[in-house]
Amino acid sequence: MAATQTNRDTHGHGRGQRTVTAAEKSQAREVSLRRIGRLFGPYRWPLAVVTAIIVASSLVGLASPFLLRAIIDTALPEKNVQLLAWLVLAMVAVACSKQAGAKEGGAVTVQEGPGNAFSFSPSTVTVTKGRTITLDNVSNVPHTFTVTGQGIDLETQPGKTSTVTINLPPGTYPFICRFHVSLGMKGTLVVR
Ligand SMILES: [Cu+2]
Repeated sequence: MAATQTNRDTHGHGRGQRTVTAAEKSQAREVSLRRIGRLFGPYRWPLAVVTAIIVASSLVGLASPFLLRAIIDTALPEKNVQLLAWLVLAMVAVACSKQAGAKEGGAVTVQEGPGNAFSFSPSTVTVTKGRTITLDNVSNVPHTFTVTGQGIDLETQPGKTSTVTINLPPGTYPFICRFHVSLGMKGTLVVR
């Protein structure tokens, strides 16, 4: 099946009876997508399966393991180099989009008690609404992350990280450590 397809392609190059229109020329310039599409023609079914896998796995955030399995189960036994390359590309794309998503999520980490000082670092924290702050208690004693009157009051333990999701309306809020506010352990939360 694969060999037949290869022969047909080889003969096709020798025919040379196609007239080249301006539209086709411009198409050729666009990385000749149609030719790439034709390459994948015989593999429509596996491609459809892979596409379905990509869509489904994107939804559950497990794209790379699924694609790996697709490579092992489908592409490798058929020695299908094009499909293999396609799958690898898809994995790279998934990895990139995941990274972009993480960046957009704006992972914000606030250290509590660096050098056993009674302070937050940074002391001014800016997040978009709905984002999560990671509190990293790097000191030897418990602290809190408290936005008084806003329902945010989290006790953190030495050497542990805790997370708090900020669902406050946009604005500027003072936050404190309840245990050490008298020692100046406080900061400012900006929600955008
Ligand atoms: Cu404290």
